[in-house]
Amino acid sequence: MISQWRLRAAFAERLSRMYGREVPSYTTLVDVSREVNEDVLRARGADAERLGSIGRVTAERHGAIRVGTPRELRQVARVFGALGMHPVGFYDLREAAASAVPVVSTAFRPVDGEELARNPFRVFTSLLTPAHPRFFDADLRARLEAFLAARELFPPELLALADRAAAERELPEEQAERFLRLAVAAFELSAEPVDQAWYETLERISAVAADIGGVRSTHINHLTPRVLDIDELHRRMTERGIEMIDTIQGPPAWKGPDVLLRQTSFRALAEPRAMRTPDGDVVTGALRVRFGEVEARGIALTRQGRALYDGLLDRVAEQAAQNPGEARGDIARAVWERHMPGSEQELAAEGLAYFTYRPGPDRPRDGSRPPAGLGALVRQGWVCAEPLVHEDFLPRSAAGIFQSNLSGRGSRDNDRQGAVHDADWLSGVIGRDVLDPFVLYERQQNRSLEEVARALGLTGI
Ligand code: OOG
Ligand code: NI
Repeated sequence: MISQWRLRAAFAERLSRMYGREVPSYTTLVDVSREVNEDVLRARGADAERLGSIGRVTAERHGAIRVGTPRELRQVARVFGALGMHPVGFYDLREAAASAVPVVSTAFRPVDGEELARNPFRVFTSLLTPAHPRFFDADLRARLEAFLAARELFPPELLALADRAAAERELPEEQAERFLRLAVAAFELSAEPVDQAWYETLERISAVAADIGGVRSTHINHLTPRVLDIDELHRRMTERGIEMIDTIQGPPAWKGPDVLLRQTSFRALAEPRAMRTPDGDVVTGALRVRFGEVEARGIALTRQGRALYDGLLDRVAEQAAQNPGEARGDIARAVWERHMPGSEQELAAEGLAYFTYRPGPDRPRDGSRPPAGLGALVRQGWVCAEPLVHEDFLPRSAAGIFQSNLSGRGSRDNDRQGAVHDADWLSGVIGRDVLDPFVLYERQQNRSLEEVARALGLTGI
């Protein structure tokens, strides 16, 4: 029998091999990430593994896919459900920053600590929202919906195997092999010719809409390795002649603890694709849809920590607008040094980040009583705090990633109006609860506190 987490690890690995064949610069990105990680491990020792073992980090990937209809999204949920991945978080990219796109998204990922430690594979999944009249007029919307209704992204055999794996949390070896083959194939770039006129009709309105609804299959549009020093990675990729976007999204490089998520990418490459012209001829065209991205993960922030983070981003944007000559990275670093706590202890004490706690290995054993309050327990060595890694995404970075990789031809990708969609709405669409990441982190933190209290003989912490 192949257990669910082994299926997930095998799927991530095979997807990575497939994507490496399809997008060679991805392989370079993975190689350079591995080199950087090895160097960081050598230089920092055990400290390098504070936010995940090197085994986890080396295998760690996130992918991204985009689908067209609620029905397709429900099928995606079944495929990922087989791998122990559940929808977490709601991202409304129609509203994020200045670069809105007509999708709403969630991420499928494992939710409990042990599963994440085994293999944290996650997939950022976006659903096209064609209901907005200013994106699509009634006629085009009807054509788009008919096109989407007629395609099949996932063969019935794959879905049946997925349901079995989800129910039994494992699959017999032969079925596991079949499931993995079909699942990887479902996310490969299809060789079927693209209907050029249809693709271009959608592309005039939105490059994302064309990528989703202009073809008869879905595809993984990037696969992202995790790196322990993203600034170094950016330098080394640039040295190798791969043109990265010039920014690293998210928090700045600074001397304090890494929080949340820092990401950077290289632009989508023009890939040859078979196109069917209006005359019925098949020609070789090119589409720019798939790109490379890399990320560094930091400590998960609480709601309060996140509010501080968002406030600092606004402050950086304001100061950058006032001082156009100054490098944004320098402005950001200065803002952070003033306002962001510079140590894990302070983040914990101010309730800004999530930790799990365990009894301190060197706690007093002379019969003395532990002090009251978490702060004192940590300071006096009764309890140790281990940071929880941010397992999710960031809406502004996600919107930036989308935008930096659009061809720029869509005229309506900046339209911000639309119907109200939220996590409840998306839960209804998927038919399963879209989980709140803050609740998941908090639950993990609270569970560890209960265990510590029990171990130290306290009634509560
Ligand atoms: C997804 C963009 C979001 C991230 O890392 O923030 C994302 C997409 O381009 O479909 O993957
Ligand atoms: Ni990504």
